[in-house]
Amino acid sequence: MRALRLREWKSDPVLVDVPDPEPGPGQVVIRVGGAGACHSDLHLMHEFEGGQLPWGPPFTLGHENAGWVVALGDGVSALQVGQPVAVYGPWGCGRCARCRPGAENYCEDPANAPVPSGGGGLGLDGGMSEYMLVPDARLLIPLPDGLDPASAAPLTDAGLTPYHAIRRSWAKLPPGATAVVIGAGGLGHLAIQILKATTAATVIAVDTRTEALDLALKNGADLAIPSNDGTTASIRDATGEHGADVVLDFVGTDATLAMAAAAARTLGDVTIVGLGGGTLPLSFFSVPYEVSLQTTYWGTRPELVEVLNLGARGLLQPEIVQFPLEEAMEAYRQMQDGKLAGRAVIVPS
Ligand code: FEH
Ligand code: ZN
Ligand code: ZN
Repeated sequence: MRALRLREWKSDPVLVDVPDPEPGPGQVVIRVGGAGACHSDLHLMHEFEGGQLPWGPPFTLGHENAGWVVALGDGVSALQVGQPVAVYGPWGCGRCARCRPGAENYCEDPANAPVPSGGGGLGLDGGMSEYMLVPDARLLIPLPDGLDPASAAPLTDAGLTPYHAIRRSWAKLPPGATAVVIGAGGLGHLAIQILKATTAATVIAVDTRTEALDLALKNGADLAIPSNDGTTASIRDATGEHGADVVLDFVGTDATLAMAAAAARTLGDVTIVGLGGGTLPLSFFSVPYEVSLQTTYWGTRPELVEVLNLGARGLLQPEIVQFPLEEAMEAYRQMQDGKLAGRAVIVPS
């Protein structure tokens, strides 16, 4: 089969022929129906170098995947050949105190995971190929009726990551509250939909790009504000000078982190999701009183079930641009140039 493989750090991936995977005991092979192209893949291609992560190339890209079961390893009885499934992406050990309730994104025993801290498309072979080997049936969630694999794929990361970040802040988003989404791209446009579907908060989107602000309004944002020197003042203005109860930063640069802290309300949450590499000085007066500041990484398996439920009911609809496997690099180019409105999904077959 053909596979888009990252062969070494700081290189473009290449489309090559590799053997079809065979499932070992407890494993499952799926035919890939969709593999989302994530902004993190650009970091993998251009920024990381040996030793920075506990895993590395070569591996097939694609860490947000869905498809159909094609082969079951010995002992797998919970799935059937032909069944449509989504792949839960962060592959932990499956046995530690975090993994048992499904928070494999925060596995505490990564040495016993298939690969430390990674997953398919992150050190192990991912979904940018015709077939994908999933090392344990527990990592596959049957798709609910109404959801096809190409639409489900982005939900496993671009949907699950903001869902997790928003869900942990639900208590701070009662009616009357305000949530700010910084960066209305692949994750941000779904964050807006999730906020709208699961809270009664007013949603303000912030982005530098006019098209992203248009996308935000189309996806239900109440207000879309260009990112510039006046953004924080506009947010304060829109919130009766209080600031935002929850600020979700899907960019994570120095500039957006400073904006997030300045826009937050006392007792609010500032959550850093984007890998922009920025830093935020923290001191007694640098953020409003009792603002909680956190990073989040991906989401849990039970949360993925909830995200797929929202997707199947039409409450979460990723804006998708489909590309065949041969044009995957074009998808990444458009993403790099900021020309993609929504999420690129590679459909290999
Ligand atoms: C991938 C690799 C490293 C950090 C974060 C990510 C996310 O895209 C996973 O959702
Ligand atoms: Zn990702
Ligand atoms: Zn674990």
